Amino acid sequence: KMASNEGASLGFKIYILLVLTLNATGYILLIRYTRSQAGALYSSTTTVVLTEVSKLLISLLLLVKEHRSVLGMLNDVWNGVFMNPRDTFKMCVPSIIYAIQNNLAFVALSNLDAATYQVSYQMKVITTAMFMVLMLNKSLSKFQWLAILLLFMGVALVQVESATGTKAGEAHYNYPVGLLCIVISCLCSGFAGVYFEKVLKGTSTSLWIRNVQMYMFGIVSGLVAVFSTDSEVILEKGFLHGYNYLVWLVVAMASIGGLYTSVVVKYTDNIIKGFSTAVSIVLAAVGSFLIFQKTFGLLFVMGTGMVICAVYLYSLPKPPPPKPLTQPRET
Ligand code: NCC
Repeated sequence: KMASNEGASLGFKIYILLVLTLNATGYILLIRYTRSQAGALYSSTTTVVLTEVSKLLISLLLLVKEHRSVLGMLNDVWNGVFMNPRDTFKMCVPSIIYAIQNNLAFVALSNLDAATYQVSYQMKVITTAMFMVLMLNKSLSKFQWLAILLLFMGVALVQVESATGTKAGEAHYNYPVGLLCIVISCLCSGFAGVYFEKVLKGTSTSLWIRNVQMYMFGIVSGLVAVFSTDSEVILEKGFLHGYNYLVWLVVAMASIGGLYTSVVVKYTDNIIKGFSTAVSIVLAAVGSFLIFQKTFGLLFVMGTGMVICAVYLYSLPKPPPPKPLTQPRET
């Protein structure tokens, strides 16, 4: 068994969380932008596949770097992936769930605006906590549950106020469809994230071998999505129809975001990841209020206060767990 978050300094943790969050915000805006442009649209299922391919290649490169030789990498992959099929097949489950989630993001962002998406998506902190308790046997204190609820409500309040007036009633929005996609995505993110964390921290297989295993299945799952939804248009116009440099940027940001997600989960955990994305939304809103010299409304101040309380409450030390029933034998 491996220790979970060995040897990472606080500075390093803050750095990876920061990159993750900044990248995720840019990613969401960029998807929204590329999906709302006029002209021939690209097939979003293909970007999901290309992302998995690029993450696989980067993981292999990192293994080359780690072993300082291509042969070392091949040896590691051969033993860790192909000679270890039972272990490898564990990654089938999260790869399928992530393929669904990554495709749904495009459907959701084709049907609603980026701000609504980002706030509703914070529900994933709640689904993640649920799966954490169910699958990792972690327990959360009452204060921590309260913190998670407060966090969600706080982000929502801040966003309600900063988003009012910025949305024109756009005709092609379909909120019910968008919100349904978000609910399913939150369940997927929570489940797959916790599953990945459990497998990663419960076995000795290294992070990059785990990623290689998952991205290999991810390519297959992604291709199933391509051919089940976009096969006609692709046969007619080609795999990369409608691609421009912004679509390639979507692929690049999705790859960076995915790889950083895996590193963040290794060194922290899924709930901390959720808190950091939520807090950044509020910081971004506060920043834009300050820069554009808007006045703070009551909802905004309340929301910000709730988020601050949430972070504080979540970080309070837990009361010690009850004593185990089995007493050490004394004879
Ligand atoms: O939703 P979220 O993450 O939990 O999605 C996790 C993303 O990371 C990829 N992944 C996961 C584990 C692993 N070992 N390798 C991976 O590549 C999955 O394929 C999945 O894409 C978040 O916490 O908010 C976060 O959100 C995503 C993204 O914004 C949303 O899913 C959009 O709907 C971020 N992804 C990107 O910025 C590209 C992620 O960094 C953080």
